[in-house]
Amino acid sequence: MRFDVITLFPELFAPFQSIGVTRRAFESKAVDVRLWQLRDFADDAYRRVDDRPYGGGPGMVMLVEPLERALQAIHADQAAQGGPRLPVVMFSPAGRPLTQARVQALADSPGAILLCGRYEGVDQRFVDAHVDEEVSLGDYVLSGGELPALTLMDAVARLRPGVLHDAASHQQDSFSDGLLDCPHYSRPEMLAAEADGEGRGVPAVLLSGNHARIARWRREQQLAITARRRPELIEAARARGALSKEDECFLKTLLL
Ligand code: 4FV
Repeated sequence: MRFDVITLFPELFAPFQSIGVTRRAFESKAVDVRLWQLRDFADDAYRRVDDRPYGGGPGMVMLVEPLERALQAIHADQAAQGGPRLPVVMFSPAGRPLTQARVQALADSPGAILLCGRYEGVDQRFVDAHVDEEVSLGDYVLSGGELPALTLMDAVARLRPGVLHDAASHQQDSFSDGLLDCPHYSRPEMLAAEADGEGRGVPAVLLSGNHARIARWRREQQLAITARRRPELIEAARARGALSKEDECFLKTLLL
């Protein structure tokens, strides 16, 4: 799959492609990233990509023409590579909240063109004519779309085949089944006692070697944490039939 990123700060992406889990995705081209410097598509001596808003008001607005020239160049490059024309995704607080389901759908797709806005935003005529989807990371205002683009690419890259050492690890992720994740423990089995004298151990079931009991305990932990912190996710799981009779019996035992 391929991401074409339109940005004024391509340097923000380099470190991301050289560290951690996602590094493997980029080096193996499981995710092929092309960075496009928007200023290269300005046509004046000042390489202007923004200007004052009509109607007055603070800040600047990104201009249509440099963006359209960038999009034409990207479409031409995609066609030259024999690839499909990819949808344009723009990041803004007005977008649809990003979810794991949307990330999974993108990971199973040929890719997207990621438009990283800056300033007050993008001229609406470009959005109306060329943006296929607006995505929001959350109800707050960032200084640019680069961090949302990095976030999306990270979430997608780790779902690509061969990127995570153990594919099972993302199947057990939060939201992979629409529930929050269970707690995790590792060495030492018993932590030194704190001031109040209690040593901090590990839930015995996890040391039992009984994989069925361990799986059940983890599922119940997921249900309990999700019911306490994100009850709407329980409703959503129930609505799509993802809760077993056992799950429902356990949920009834929770004094919420
Ligand atoms: C944002 C968000 C966000 C708004 C104007 C960039 C900024 C500037 N994007 N989720 N929240 N974008 O605040 O996605 O262009």
